[in-house]
Amino acid sequence: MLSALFVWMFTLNAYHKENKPIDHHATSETVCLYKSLFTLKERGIMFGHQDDLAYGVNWKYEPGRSDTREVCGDYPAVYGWELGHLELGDNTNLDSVPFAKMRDLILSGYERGGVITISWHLNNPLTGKSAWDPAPGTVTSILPGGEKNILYNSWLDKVARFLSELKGPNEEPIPVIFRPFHEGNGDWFWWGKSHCTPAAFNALWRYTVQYLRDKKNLHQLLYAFNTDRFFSREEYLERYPGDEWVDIIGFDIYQREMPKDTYMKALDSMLNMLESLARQKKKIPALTEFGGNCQSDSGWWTGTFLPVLKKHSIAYVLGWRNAGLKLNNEFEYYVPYQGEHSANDFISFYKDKQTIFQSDLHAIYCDE
Ligand code: BMA
Repeated sequence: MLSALFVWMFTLNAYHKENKPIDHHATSETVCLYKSLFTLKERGIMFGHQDDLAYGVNWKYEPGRSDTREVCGDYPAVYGWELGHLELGDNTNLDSVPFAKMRDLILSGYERGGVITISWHLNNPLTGKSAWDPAPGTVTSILPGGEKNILYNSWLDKVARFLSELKGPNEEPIPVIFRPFHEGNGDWFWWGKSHCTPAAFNALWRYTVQYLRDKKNLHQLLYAFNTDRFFSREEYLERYPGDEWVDIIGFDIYQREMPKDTYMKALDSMLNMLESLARQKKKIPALTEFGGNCQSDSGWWTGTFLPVLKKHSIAYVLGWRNAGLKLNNEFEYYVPYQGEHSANDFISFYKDKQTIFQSDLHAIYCDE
C-alpha cells in the first residue's frame, strides 16, 4: 500500500516537472517564463496593463512614463500590446501606436524583467472591414482551400516578422504570450460564437499555431486562449482548441453596468471554474482583460477587485488601456492616473503582499 503511494507521488511529481510549453522547441527563456508563471501564481498575482508604456490618460509617447508608475511608484509586471492593423502593412496599430515605438517599448519592458503579452484585433480578411465585422463564413474562407487562405498566410507572415524582430540584449527572441482570437464565446468579432462552428474555430486556432511555430519557426511564444464572461465549464470548453494547443487559459470580464455584488460573484465563480480547469489540464490561469471603464467607485481596487483575487491563485490580471479621450469623443481608462479618484486606493492595492508589480519580479527568464 505504502509503495503504491510512493509510486503515485513519484508519478505526480514527475508529471509536474514535465509541465512544458506546447512548443517542444521553445527557447530556454520561454520555458523559464512558463515555469515562472506557475511558480509566481503561488506567490501572488501579477498586475498588468495594456499599452502602459505608450500613453496614458493625459500623455503620449513620453519616455519612461506610465500611469501605473505615476500612481504607485512601480511599473506593472505584465505589459500588454496589440497588433491590429499590422496585417495591413500599416505603420501604426488600430489604436494609433506606431509599431516601431511598440517594438522599442516591448524591449524596455522585457529588459526591466517584465512579461509581454500581445493581442490581435485583426481586420476581417473576407470583407476588409474591422475585427468587429462578423461576416458569416470568414473563418472558413481563410483556412486551407478557402478564398482568403493566401491572404491570411500573408498576414501571419507579417505577424511572424514583427515577433521575430523582438530581440533582447543578447539577440535572444523576447518571449511573448500571444493571445489571438479572444472572447470567442461572444458575438462581436468575426471569429465569434454565432459566426463559426467550434470545429472551424479550433481549425483556425491550430492552423495559426502551426503556421507560427512550425512554418515560421517562432519558438518564443506561449499561446493564451481566452473567452469572455462564461457561465459553465461546458461553455468555457466549447471552443477550447485542446490541451496540446494552449499554454495559458483565461477570460475577460468588464464590469460595465453590473452592480458590485453581481460583479464580485461572477468574477469569483469564473475564477473558480478557471482554476479547476487549469489544475486538471496543467495550464496557467490568468485574467486576460479586466476593468470598469472610468470606474466611479473610488474604493474599487481594495473593496471589489482584491477581495475576490485573494481567494484565488492565478498568474496575472491585465487592465485594459488608458486611452483617455478618443477620436470618437469617448473617454476610456481602466487604471488610475495621477489625481484620479481611485489613485489612493490603487496604492493600497499595490502595497498588498499578494499583488506583484515590476520590482517584485526577479529573473523570470532564467533558472537561478
Ligand atoms: C477596445 C477599445 C478600443 C480599441 C480596442 C483594441 O476594447 O479599447 O478603443 O480599439 O479595444 O485595442
